[in-house]
Amino acid sequence: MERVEVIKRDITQMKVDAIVNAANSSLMGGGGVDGAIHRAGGPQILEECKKIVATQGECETGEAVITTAGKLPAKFVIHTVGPVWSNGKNQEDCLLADCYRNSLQLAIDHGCKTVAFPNISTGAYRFPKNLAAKIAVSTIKYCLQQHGEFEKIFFVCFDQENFDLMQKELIAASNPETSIP
Ligand code: AR6
Repeated sequence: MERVEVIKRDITQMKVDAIVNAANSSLMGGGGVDGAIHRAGGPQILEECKKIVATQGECETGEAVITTAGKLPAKFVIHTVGPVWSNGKNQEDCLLADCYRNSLQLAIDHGCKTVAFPNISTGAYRFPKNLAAKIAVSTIKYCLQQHGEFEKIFFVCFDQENFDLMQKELIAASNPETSIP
């Protein structure tokens, strides 16, 4: 897990190959990190999202699509749609893991070696932050074991609670004695 880092920052400032956006199925922008990315990146990102929707339809929960990053310092924006938390019995955990997996697959397909993730679904979509942190870290850990090409994966937290939870999970995942297999 030495290729993973948890930081507290605005993800729009990340100079990485790809930042991930916690979008909604319409890909037409919204609040939270989605709003911040479209505001900072300018209209080009929305134009590309519109073209994607016109050709392949809306983005399903757990899926991801990629655009360029407009005025952002990153090269690409990977838009993924996290699950809305209802009661935890609607495959929310699997769908959240799909977001991380499918985003990384798109990153690989586009030659990205550095990727920054926000805490998908933990804002407007109300996914419990501690469970989301466990899923994010375990999914990324598994993906990194499969893919040697990544140089660095950042978890970019906006709030202190997510930052603390992600740090805790990362430390646990890095320690073979406490790590969940
Ligand atoms: N940089 C990094 N993280 C951020 C930023 C930022 N600039 N701004 C917010 N966060 P949310 P969701 C964190 O609500 O729960 C949108 O309207 C935030 O603190 O952005 O997946 C979409 O259009 C939280 O921890 O995404 C969808 O409709 C995390 O990003 C819906 O919200 C995710 O919060 C998606 O909901």
